[in-house]
Amino acid sequence: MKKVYLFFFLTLFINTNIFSDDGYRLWLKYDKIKDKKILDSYTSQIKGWIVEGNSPTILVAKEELQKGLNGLLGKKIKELSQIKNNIIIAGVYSQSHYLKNINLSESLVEISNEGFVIKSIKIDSKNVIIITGKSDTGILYGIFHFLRLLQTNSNIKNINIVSSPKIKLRLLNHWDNLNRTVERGYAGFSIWDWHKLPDYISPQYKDYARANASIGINGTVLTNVNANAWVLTHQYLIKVAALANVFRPYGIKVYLTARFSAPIEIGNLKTADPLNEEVKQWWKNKVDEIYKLIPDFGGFLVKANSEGQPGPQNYGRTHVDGANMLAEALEPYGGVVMWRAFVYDSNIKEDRAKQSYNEFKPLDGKFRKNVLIQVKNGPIDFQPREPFHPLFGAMPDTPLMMEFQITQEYLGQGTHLVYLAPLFKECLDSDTYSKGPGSTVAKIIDGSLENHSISGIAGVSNIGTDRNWTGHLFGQANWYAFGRLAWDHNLSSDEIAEEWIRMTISNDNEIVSKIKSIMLKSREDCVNYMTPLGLHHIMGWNHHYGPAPWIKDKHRDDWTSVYYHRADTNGIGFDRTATGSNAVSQYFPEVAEIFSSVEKCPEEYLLWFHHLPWDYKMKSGKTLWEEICYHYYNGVEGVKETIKIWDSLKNKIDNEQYNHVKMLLNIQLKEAIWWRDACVLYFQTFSKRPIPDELEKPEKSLDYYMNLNFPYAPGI
Ligand code: GCV
Repeated sequence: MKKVYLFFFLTLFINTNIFSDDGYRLWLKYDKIKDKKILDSYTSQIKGWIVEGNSPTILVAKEELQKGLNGLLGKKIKELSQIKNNIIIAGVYSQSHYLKNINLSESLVEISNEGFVIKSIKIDSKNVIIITGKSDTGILYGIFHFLRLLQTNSNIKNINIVSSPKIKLRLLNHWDNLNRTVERGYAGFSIWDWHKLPDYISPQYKDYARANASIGINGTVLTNVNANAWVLTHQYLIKVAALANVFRPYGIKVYLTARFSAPIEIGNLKTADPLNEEVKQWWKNKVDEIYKLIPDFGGFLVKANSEGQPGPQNYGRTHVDGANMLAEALEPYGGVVMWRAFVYDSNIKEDRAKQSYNEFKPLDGKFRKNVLIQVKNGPIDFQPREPFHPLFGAMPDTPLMMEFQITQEYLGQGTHLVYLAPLFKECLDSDTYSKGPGSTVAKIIDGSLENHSISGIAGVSNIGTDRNWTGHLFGQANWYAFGRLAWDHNLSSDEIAEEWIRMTISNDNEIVSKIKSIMLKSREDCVNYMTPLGLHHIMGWNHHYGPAPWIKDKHRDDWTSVYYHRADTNGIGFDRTATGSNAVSQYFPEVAEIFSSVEKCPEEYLLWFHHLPWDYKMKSGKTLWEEICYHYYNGVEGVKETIKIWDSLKNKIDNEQYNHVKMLLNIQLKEAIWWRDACVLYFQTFSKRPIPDELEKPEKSLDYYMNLNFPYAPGI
């Protein structure tokens, strides 16, 4: 009988993947290295470790190193109390007992307070790898980087790495509400369990902090920019403080969104006028209260006078008045105000793409020193492709922060595999020409172009209560890529993808290159099946799910689709040249000249800037109508190709990861076809031209698509 049981369990063990990966461990899995040669080489170079210091940050760094080494090398790697051959020594240089006679001035001079140095050296004729820097957080970042090298099976012989973050504030923005819904969140509910805080500390908070610290994120805005004043009540601030306590050792500060009308809503004042003395005092008292509870509180993020949010303009005041009032209250504590430039008003009869620039450019240089203006990457709203926002370069006397969206509101939400690093890079690498060639967006936001002492970048989070944090496994890659680019915007999309795949899925070279090929083309596929050639904002009403280029006649023009694509029997596209809205004039002349010329404008932005006839001849020789069709069809073909590549990974990667992505890819394919057919059929009503013969014809009618309804689409 016993033998039968044994046989049964053995068969079960062999045939089922009992170690299936549910995604919770993200890229910090620390599973034993599979390649024997690499494992042996690491084991011979890492025979023990010393981490100097005992601050809370050093303690978590130590814990991470221990966990990482033991897991990756598959055995206990000992903590030592004296130097031996082939060990790791980590510690802050100025406080280190072991490094005091080692001259590192050349490397240390290069790094900032958060930077690190990882170097193979000899101490007392012993080979050691040192991980050092100027602060405890630098050591933590260095340890995470070292573990990343092991996780990606990199060579650590004669290692010499000197690294510092290029941008100072590297933040996630959670659009999380106090009732735990998440605006534009597609991975379940908010991970902040406000009701049980501060007494119940979910272990996930620590894992959240670890994950963020591992990619250098040093701040988190806990609440939605469509803000709720309640988070500023004492009752909630205690909860915020409890989260701050968990995050602090990981170098992460908490920030909150400040609802501009809070003095009225929770302070019983009659006004929130930023020039009113009582209002100013209310904010000062509130800030004092916050810092008593959270001494390292980061500051406020504010969405004001935008999409119905209250702001200084309700009182005839300006963004400067509003931001400076808050900044004055925060200044004694070193806190900052991140004031969003995402403003537009349907009552203003001006191209929405121009409004933010029009409102903010004149305010350049008028903000207090601790104010950053947070600008979305493009002038509309996180579309699959937008040209860079014209404010970049236009406000040299004000630190501008980047706001990217990691959550995929407009790029397939929770079900499409779209790797966003290429989108982020496209914007960061764009040349604004604000100070001549080479004035890239990246140099503006990292503060180097104008020598600003503060700089920042924010990513709207895609994290929720789903077991794998981000709903889609590849959503993790976007969180990861955001952090890595925030640290170093010179990294390539390719390098970042490779790191993530190796840590999350497999170190097998063939598998890595297949998955990388999928990731690197995924954003372009998505642009093709959703909004090719510069089309934008043609998605479903309100929930933004699926295609709906037919949206018109709503209470706000600038929330319809027809406002943006302007298709008619003559042609399609938004004329933003001098004959149209002249949005091109907001760019520096070198850029404006390119965008406004129909010949020079890159085709990927063509219909963003130009209204062109259906028979307009494209570079390919096809007509514009044909080109639109081919782009939509190519997008779908791209997803089919992705599925083929993914299928070839069956039984080569973890089963649960494989199946999870496989099912989602099937949804993506269905939805890509839906986008293609709905858009092509709709635009055909204007072009009145046939879909090219060689392309398969849509199965369903336009009416069918126009009558689809999704009252419970997620993320609203
Ligand atoms: C938080 C878009 C989104 C809104 C979001 C807004 C913003 O309009 O659809 O959900 O609100 O941007 O960034 O403030």
